[in-house]
Amino acid sequence: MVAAVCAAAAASATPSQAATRHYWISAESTRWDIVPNGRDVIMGMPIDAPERVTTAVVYRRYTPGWKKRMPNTARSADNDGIPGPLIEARVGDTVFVHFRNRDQAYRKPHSMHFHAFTYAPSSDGTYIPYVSGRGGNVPFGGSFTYKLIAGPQSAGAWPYHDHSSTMEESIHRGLYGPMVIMGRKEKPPDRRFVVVFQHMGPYATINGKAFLGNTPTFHAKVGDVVEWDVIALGENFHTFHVHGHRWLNHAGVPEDNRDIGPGGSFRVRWREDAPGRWYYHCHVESHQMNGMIGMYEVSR
Ligand SMILES: [Cu+2]
Repeated sequence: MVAAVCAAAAASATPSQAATRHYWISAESTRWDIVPNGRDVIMGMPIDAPERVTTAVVYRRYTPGWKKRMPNTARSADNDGIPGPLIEARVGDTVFVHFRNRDQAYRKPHSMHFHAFTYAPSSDGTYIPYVSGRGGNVPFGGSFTYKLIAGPQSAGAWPYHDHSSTMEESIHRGLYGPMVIMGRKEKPPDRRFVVVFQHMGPYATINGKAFLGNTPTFHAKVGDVVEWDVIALGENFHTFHVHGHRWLNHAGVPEDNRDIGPGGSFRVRWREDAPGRWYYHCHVESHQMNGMIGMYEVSR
């Protein structure tokens, strides 16, 4: 089965261009402050409830062979925890994700399940009782390597997440991350912004943070091609709204607000032409007022 999948991918890709990529990603527990500045600046209210700080379980990227944790910089694709590190590939690539479970706090099983890639059932990362094998439910202290193929239908922005027996509680605690798969010859954007909608405790979060100044502030310049990679997980439907901008929907009609549900993802691009300081947010108003809002700053 694995061999057949590989042969199909090889046939559709010129060997000189297809790459093999390795990621080393650990599930680990960490203290996580959802509202580090302690404020809802829109309402002028302090946010000091004890639920503000929680013990999260997050994905973090390491250098090959687990030598050391990669730094938390834009270059290393944001390794602070929520969402997990960006996994990047191009159509035709083979990606190996070396996973280990170091969830010291809860010591529960975890896994990695990847949307959009093609893979053998053993790399599905999903717990199916009596069927799924080791990769579906990796115990605390254990490890597993997933083998993924980026096929012709894999291009786009997608989530990965825990799909073990602890999936629901683990996703709530932060065990999810983004993937970007580009076409074989696709040009990357000048700016890439990852937005993950999810709830954490009583808060509506973007990338695990709530309220302005905690959620990401994204920056671009007029003339930049900007790409927004939007993902939703959890129990709720959301809408992605950006002030001062529009993009074309699948029918070619302009829109500035798009629905997204749990497990959903999409990407939109535009060439930036609107300098200013803008909101982006979920337009479910209770979510917005509960923290699901951020700033987008465009300079000339
Ligand atoms: Cu929402």
